[in-house]
Amino acid sequence: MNATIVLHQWEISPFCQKVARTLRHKGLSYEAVNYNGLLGAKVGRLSKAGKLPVLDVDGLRIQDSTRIARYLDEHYPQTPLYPANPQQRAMAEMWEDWADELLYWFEVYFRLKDPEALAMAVRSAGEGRSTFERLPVKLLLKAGLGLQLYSQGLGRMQREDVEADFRRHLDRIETVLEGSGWLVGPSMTIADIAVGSQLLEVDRTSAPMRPELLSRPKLSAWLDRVRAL
Ligand SMILES: N[C@@H](CCC(=O)N[C@@H](CS)C(=O)NCC(=O)O)C(=O)O
Repeated sequence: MNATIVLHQWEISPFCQKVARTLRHKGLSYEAVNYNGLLGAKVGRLSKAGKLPVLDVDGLRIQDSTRIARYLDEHYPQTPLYPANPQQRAMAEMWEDWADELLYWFEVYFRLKDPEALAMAVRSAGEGRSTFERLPVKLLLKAGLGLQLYSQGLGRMQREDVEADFRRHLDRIETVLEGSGWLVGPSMTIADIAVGSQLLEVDRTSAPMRPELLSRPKLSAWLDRVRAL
């Protein structure tokens, strides 16, 4: 019998998209529950961390996209996302952590500092909810993410320096993709899904940074393949 899988998510969260892509890559059907608008207040009841994604698999609750992806790969080994080769696996896991722990902050920076990107995030995070909830959502997003970004450090950097660092990261990705067209080994791994999910959110919401992604041919073609998932 198929497992009952529920993904607790925000659609604009690159971590939730990482999990959704992992599920789709494995051909697993799932129900998505959104925490838009003031429903966000309920996220704290799902796990101690108070973050999304959270995945329920037949009543087992797992928090954190990396733990979820590993669990899914172990229990649903079809179309594996963590390579069997130990060196490749180590590389894929390093890319995954790099995307989650570093690249994410660039995505947050561009979302928060571009008024249009912020407006889009507020609209998306309030979808399906009353328009009265937009203002508190906007304030929460601005204050919550702003504080996190400031504490992380990127929030205190000049825009031109952040953009230059971002371009350097993209150049490195472009160079790696000149190999097989994937970040690690000959096919899609968790590295592509984790890094791609962060960059696809930048592409979707941050108009000023989109040309940077499109102008790198390998990266742009690879992003299309991750997007198709
Ligand atoms: N390491 C976590 C990060 C998840 C995360 O930071 N999610 C954000 C949404 S993009 C969140 O829930 N933020 C709410 C908060 O930090 O209070 C993962 O990989 O799942």
